Amino acid sequence: MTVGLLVGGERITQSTGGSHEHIYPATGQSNETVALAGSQEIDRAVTSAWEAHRAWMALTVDRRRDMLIDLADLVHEHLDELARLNVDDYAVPISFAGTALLLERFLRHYAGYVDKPHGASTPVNGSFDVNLIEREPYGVVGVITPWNGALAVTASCVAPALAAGNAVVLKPSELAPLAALRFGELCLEAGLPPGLVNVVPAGAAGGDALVRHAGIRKVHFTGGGATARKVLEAAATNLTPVVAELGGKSANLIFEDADLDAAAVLSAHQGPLMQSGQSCACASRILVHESVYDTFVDKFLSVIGTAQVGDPMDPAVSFGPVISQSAADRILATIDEAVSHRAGELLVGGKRLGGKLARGYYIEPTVFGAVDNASALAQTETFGPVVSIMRFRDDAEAVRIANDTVYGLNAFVQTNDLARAHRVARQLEAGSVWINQFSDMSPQGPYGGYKQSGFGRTGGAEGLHEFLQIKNIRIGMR
Ligand code: TXE
Repeated sequence: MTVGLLVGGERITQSTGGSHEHIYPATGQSNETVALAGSQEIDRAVTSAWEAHRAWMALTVDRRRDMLIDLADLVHEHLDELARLNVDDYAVPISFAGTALLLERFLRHYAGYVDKPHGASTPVNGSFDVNLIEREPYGVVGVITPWNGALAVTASCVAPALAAGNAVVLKPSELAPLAALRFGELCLEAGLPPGLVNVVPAGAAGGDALVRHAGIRKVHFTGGGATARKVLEAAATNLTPVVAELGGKSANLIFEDADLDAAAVLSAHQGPLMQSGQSCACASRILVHESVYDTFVDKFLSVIGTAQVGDPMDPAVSFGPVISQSAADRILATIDEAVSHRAGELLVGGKRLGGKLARGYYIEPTVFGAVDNASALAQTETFGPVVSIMRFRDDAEAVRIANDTVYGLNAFVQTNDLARAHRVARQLEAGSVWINQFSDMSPQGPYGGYKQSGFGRTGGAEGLHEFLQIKNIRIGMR
C-alpha cells in the first residue's frame, strides 16, 4: 500500500517526487511505500494553503480558538493510534511515544493564545495620534521536521503557526511520515479548512523546493546543522526568514554534592537510553567532579545495565534500534574510531546486537570513560546510544569543558547547592538549562539553541511570535 500526501484536503498517491520504501528499524523490513512530494505537489500545497489561510482568517477568533481545541480533543481520542504510528515511523519504544500527548498539549496551549492580545499601542508625538503595533500572520509557512520526535516537533511548530493565523505546509522526513499524515487527517476531521495543514513527505529535493517557493513566507526547520546550511542557502532565494532547531552535544554536570543515585538514573535516561541517543536533547557528555567520579560511574553503568532492549511495541521495552543501516554503520564507525584513537576508555557496549535482534539496527548502549573533550567523540554529535564521561576538578573547569563545543542546545546540572546551580546555569552557553530535571518539551517554556544549535524558539509566547510579523500603524488625528 502506498502512503500518500495530503494536499488541499486530498490524499495523493501519484506524485512527481518518486517514492520511498519505509523500512521499519526494528526488523529492517519495509512496512510502507511512501509517495514523495515533488515541486508540483509542493506548488499545489502552497496554493491551497494560501486559500485556506484566507478562509482561516475569515473565521472569528472564537471559532479559530474552538477549532484548535476540537483538534486537541480529537488528538486525545487518537493518542494510542498516534503512539503506534510513532513506533511504525522510527521504532521508538511505545513506552516513550508520549510525544503524541505533546501534540495535544501544544494545541491546547496555543489555542489559548488565539483570542489574547499580542499587539500593543504606544504614545507618539502628535496630539491625539494613535500608534498601533500589530502582530500579523505571515500567511503560509513551511515546517520541516526530522524523523526523531517527529510528532513532538510537529506539535511545537504547527500549533503556534495555526494559532497565529497561518496555514502550514508540513514536510515530515521521508523516514517518518506516518504519524504526521494521520495528524493532517485529524485536522480535516476537526473541521479545519482543507489546505490549512498540508502534509507533504519528501526528501532533500522536496524540502529544497518548499524552502525556495516564493509563496512560503517563513520556514521552521528542525534537523541537523549540515542540512540547515542547505536550507539557509535555499532560503536566500527569496530572503525567507528561517527558524533553525538543530543538533546538540549537551553537557550534564554532576557535582560532588549531587544525589548520585538520582543523577545516575537521570543521566542514563537523558543519555544513551533516550530514543537510543537519537535526540537533540541527549546529554552525550557527562562531566563528573573527580571526588565522586568512580562512585557515579559504577551507579551509572548499573542503571545502563537495566535497559530493556527489544521490540519497540512491547511496553516493557525502553531501548530500541537506531533509525537505519547507514546510521548504525556511522555510529559503529564512530565507536571504532574513538577506540583506535584512544579518545577514552570503552567501559561498556560498543557492538551491534545480534540474536533475535540481528535484523534490526540495534546498537548496545555504549559508554566511554575518561574522555578527552578535544576528541571527535566529544565534539561531534553522534546521534546514537554513545556517551562520554569526563572528570572536572572545580566549577570553573566544569563550565569551561561544558562550553567547549560548537553546540549550545541543552545543559544539565545535578547539584543540591542552589547558589551553585544558578551561578553555573548563568555561565553555560545553552538555550535550555535543566537543574536536577529531565528535558521535556513543555509548551510553556521556549526551547532552542545557542551557537550552532540554531536560532529562534519553539514554545511559550516566543514560539508564537516566530509565526507573527510586526506592523506599525500610525493614525494621524489632525
Ligand atoms: O536531520 P536532517 P534528521 C536534529 C538532530 C540531528 C538531526 C536528525 O540533532 O542532528 O536533527 O534528524 C529535510 N532542504 N534534531 O536526520 O537530515 C529532511 O527530509 C530542505 C534537532 O532528520 O537534517 C528532514 O525532513 N529540507 C531537534 C529534515 O530536513 C531538507 C530535535 C531534517 O533532516 C534538505 C530533533 C534540504 N536540502 C532533531 N535535506 C531540535 N533541536 O529540537 C533534508 N531535508
